[in-house]
Amino acid sequence: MAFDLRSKLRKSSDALAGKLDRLFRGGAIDDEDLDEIEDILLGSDLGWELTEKVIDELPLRTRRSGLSPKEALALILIENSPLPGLEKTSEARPFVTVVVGVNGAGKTTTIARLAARLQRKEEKVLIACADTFRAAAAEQLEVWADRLGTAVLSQLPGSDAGAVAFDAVKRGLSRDYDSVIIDTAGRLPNKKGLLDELAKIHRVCGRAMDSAPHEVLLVLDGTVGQNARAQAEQFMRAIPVTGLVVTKLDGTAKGGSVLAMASQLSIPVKYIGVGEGSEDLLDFDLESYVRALLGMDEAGG
Ligand SMILES: Nc1nc2c(ncn2[C@@H]2O[C@H](COP(=O)(O)OP(=O)(O)OP(=O)(O)O)[C@@H](O)[C@H]2O)c(=O)[nH]1
Ligand SMILES: [Mg+2]
Repeated sequence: MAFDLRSKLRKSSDALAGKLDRLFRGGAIDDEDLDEIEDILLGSDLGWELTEKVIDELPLRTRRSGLSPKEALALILIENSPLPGLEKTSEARPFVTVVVGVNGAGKTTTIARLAARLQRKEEKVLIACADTFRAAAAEQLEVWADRLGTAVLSQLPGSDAGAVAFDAVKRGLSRDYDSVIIDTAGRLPNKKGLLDELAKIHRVCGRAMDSAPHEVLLVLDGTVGQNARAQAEQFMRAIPVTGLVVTKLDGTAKGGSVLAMASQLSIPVKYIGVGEGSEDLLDFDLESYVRALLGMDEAGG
């Protein structure tokens, strides 16, 4: 992961590491410390389950292993998070990705950055705008695509989102694209009609190409933290989500929520957004993330 991850996550790291360092300086961990650790971890939005694991295991771990409390804490967090596999789940060509999430979560920005990365790997990328509610959505994608030199497919507002997805996958097949990325309209998952539309987009991708889509990314706004859990679960009932993207982690002290969400939803985090720049979408690496969050160096520390 990028060398400056710690500085990108400064808000979370300051809140978490700063307080823990002060506490751990005292040496052995007593019950009072554990109460405080609990507050600190919950404050970082790490969630009850992971926090309880830490509180249960930390004293014994540090006593038995001779690890520093922070090293032991890092290990517990890493061991209790689902393994984040970045490997492509399929060698299919085109590799079809559908990107979903609530309004403003960062879907379009994420897609632009993903497309840029794929292009750097010499992939031929088609971006499709299945946000057929807003005229501005297609324009926003077109601006990005223009800048990147990527192909983009969109329809007039009011047309059928499923039809756009179908056309995109078909075009991906017939024109030999490596990747097709489908942007969808932001939606609150309490609107059944809108969730049905996602299920339909998923279905028509499969009709256009047997194995598609190969990836469904759910984009979550990191500043919302764990409160997004219920929303995420609603999305997951409508469409089989295969990976999480957590954005805006530069703007929040709730960085712990990334770990909480991944373990509660049992879905790996694939990418994180740590800024508005084109380089600020990172592959998620669990160990680097935990270490950055705790203000530790990459190796040891
Ligand atoms: N600071 C910061 N801002 C981000 C990040 N990712 C996205 N944003 C900003 O969030 C805002 C919304 O991003 P979009 O990509 O348009 O969100 P969207 O999910 O496509 O929104 P809708 O299509 O309206 O549902 C933009 O101003 C982005 O620049 C991030 O990692 N960090
Ligand atoms: Mg968008």
